[in-house]
Amino acid sequence: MDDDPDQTKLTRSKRRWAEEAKFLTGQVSRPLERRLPPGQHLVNNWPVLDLGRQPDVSRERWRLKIGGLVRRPVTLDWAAFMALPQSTIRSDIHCVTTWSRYDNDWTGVATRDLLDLVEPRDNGRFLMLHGYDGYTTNLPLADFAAPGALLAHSWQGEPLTREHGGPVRLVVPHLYFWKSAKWIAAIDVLGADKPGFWEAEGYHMRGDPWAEERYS
Ligand SMILES: Nc1nc2c(c(=O)[nH]1)N[C@H]1C(S)=C(S)[C@@H](COP(=O)(O)O)O[C@H]1N2
Ligand SMILES: [Mo]
Repeated sequence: MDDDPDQTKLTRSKRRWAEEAKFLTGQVSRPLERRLPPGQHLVNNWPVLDLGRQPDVSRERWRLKIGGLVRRPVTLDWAAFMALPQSTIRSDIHCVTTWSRYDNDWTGVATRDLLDLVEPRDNGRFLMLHGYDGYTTNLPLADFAAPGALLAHSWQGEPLTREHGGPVRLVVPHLYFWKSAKWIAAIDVLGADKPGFWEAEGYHMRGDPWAEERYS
């Protein structure tokens, strides 16, 4: 059969077809399967970004106040926060300054579980997040509630360090990392969107890394 000229021709054309297909799928499917958003590069370290101060908030002193357009406003202390259902979620970080970091294992309270507790009103559509350092950032309630978003107290199984926002920070992995408020102190549910700290300086109101929503 190996000597059959038709068979050899068939094998050769099959191989060429396979190579063309590989080339084609490479071209066509890469954007769909792509893990690194456009304009980003991968890092293995974990850069620290802040406003020049890293508040020293102990677990004993830490409180999270959730209010605004909710049926049940709450102030959680550490014990109340840890009594909520705990989730561990792996996700990638994408910072607007162009670095991305893969495979971060966050442990904490899923934002959906937190929203079940406070019950946002129908007119509550946006959030303003407040950090102990005075930082603020805004995002739609729908993005905060997305699967994968959580208020994290641990990273790779260890307590979140002070420089990275411990005792508790937000993680919203499908938006640029500036939306993930460190040293989180308060969450306000609002009826209308308004800019937080960086958004008032020209950063995008939403910040989707796949759409490169870096600046408005
Ligand atoms: N409270 C607070 N949260 C913050 C910031 C900040 O300055 N203060 N910086 C934001 C920005 S711009 C980024 S990129 C990430 C950085 O988080 P990291 O230092 O853990 O990498 O935190 C975000 N959350
Ligand atoms: Mo950032």
